[in-house]
Amino acid sequence: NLSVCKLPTSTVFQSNRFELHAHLNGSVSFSTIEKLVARKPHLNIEHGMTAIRSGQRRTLDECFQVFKVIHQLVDTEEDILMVAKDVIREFAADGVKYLELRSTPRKEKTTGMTKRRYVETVIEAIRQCKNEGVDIEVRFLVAVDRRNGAEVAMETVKLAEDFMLSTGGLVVGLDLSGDPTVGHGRDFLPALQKAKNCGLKLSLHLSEVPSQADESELLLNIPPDRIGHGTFLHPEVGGSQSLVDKVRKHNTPLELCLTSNVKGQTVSSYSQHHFLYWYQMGHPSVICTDDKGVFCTDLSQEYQLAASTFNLSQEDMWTLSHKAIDCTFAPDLQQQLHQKWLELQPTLF
Ligand code: 6MZ
Repeated sequence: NLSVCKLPTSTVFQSNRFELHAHLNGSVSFSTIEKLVARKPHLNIEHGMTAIRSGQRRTLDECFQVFKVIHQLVDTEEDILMVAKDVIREFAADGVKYLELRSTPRKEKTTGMTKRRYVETVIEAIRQCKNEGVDIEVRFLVAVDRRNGAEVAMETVKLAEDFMLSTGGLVVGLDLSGDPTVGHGRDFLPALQKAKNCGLKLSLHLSEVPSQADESELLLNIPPDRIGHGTFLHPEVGGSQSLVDKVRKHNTPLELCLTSNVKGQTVSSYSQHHFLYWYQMGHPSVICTDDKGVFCTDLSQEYQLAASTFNLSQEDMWTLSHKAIDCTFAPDLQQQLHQKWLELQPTLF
């Protein structure tokens, strides 16, 4: 029963070509959840526990409980392979030509899955999709979950570095994510600095909740290569001009996820979304899904929402998606992506 999720009905805004902020286990679709549930009936998990439907809201804390449920369902190499391949195919079916997936390597004692095998399996999924001719380029960011502390963060950076060197550039960066109310960014500075020094690109979740101004001041000094959310950076929502100035100084792109922020209640309504603040300033801002499975969305829908909420024309949408290319972490692909964008762009304007 697909009606539990609002799926896109329009193909008007097919400018959705580049997805830069997608957490693997948050992107698991309803049909994949059904396959996982069939593999593990003893867990008694229903779809209502793994997704936030249209019109529903949750606190951010409740969203993090949802990820825990999904993690119970995805705990073997076989699961990871299926989930990653399904997610890649679904983004491709939505018209996405370049996808940066991110995921937190997990060790599962009960199934024998190791963090190294976890990453290898995601890489295997990317390679299999490529060999099967799925029309999408995929790159991977290894994620640090802030809940796991500084030591694990440092181990994760080492793992990411190994894979960056051994996969011929499929692993391109490091993400800092997880419950923003847990821990402090200062604890992760050494790991993030090490990642940057070894050539990994950094995408950091910053100011996702209001209390993070101090942390953002600190982490923006690194500086990161992209910012996830940045919901409370600007002065109108309790951030500060100094934070905005830092972001502007380095021209650091923002990854903006409208449905995620509204359903997770960090933004009160679509029209209040900080997209407008940064967009009006001409600052690089990329529309992304965050967790398309959990928030029941996809990239077309996110572009469509931005267009209808902020009164953007089709041409504005294409320009917005075009600018995303320069924000990707795969400079080797940028020329090819520009070419693809030119071929796909309608000649309506
Ligand atoms: C912060 C988030 C997130 O890594 O198991 N994650 N972190 N803010 C968000 N906004 C809603 N959405 C997802 O995917 C799930 C993990 O991604 C992070 C959390 O650490 C979550 O456990 P993976 O593939």
